[in-house]
Amino acid sequence: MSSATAIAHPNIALVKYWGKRNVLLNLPLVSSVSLTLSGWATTTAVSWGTNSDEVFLNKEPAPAPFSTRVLSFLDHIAADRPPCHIETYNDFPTAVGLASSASGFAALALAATTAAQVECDRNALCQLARLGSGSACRSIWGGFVHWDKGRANDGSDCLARTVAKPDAWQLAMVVAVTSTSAKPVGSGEAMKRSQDTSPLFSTWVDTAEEDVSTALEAIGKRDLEVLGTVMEHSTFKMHATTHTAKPPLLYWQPGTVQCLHTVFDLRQKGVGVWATMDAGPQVKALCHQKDAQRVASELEPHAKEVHLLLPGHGARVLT
Ligand code: 2P0
Repeated sequence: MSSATAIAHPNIALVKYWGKRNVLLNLPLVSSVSLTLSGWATTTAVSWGTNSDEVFLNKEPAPAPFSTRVLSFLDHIAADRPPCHIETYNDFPTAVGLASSASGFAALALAATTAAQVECDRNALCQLARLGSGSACRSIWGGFVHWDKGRANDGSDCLARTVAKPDAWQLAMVVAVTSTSAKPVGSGEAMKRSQDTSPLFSTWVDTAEEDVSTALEAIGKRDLEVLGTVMEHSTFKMHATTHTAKPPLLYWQPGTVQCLHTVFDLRQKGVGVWATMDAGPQVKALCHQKDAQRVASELEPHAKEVHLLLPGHGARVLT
């Protein structure tokens, strides 16, 4: 038996991944840009070659859908793999739109390949993590990350990479948690429904690459206004495809809308802050670190919890 433990942080998309060109390989229809966050983490320990397959999530035996997903992911590393013992722990809420699957599959990919003693460079790790959850390929990398959709049918050119390191720009992400209930519809299903039924979906795809270019240029120039503006535009376009799906999907709760108005009001008062949301009711506000405390205080009355997170590093082996 051989064991390894790895840690990875969640990432929040600034320009969203939404829609797949290949469901089995999690190949996206659009490129995306994200920020990996320190402060929250998934830590995953894998023992390769035990007596039977076992999966623990947050110190409890994992429910079947989760353990099945984790164990079939390991089959990508070796189809004839031995039984494995996996313990994965999130120090932040799981499956509520806070990117636990991104940090989860990034940590699992690194811990499992290390335990299995499989040679894997960062690009191979990125490709592997993506098979578990599309956005996990971005959590392999730290700081500001560009995930290129690629063109190849086998996904060989569908890679992510860091475009600015975590300490390159003193930005913060203030996360307002408005609900910790598990999301009613998972992001994979929501993406599919939007792609299959929303009349806005083709516009979403047609305009995504320009948003990515705008965001990458803004990161290069450290221009928060341009980055924040395109980030908000991307999130509202993505959510518009869920609102116009059949049947519609509305992830927002009353607290979500209150937090959005708080961000808009702060901006009216001259604070450089912009909002984004994922497949859940939480609002994430992007601002300079110097403004983060004020943004957090203003969001607090409308949220159950507010967390102030900073740019973080990519996935790494602990032991
Ligand atoms: C993103 N999301 O770019 C987008 C925006 C949610 C909203 O990536 O089906 O868990 O496993 O590839 O990566 C969440 O979707 O989906 C996600 P799968 P994933 O962050």
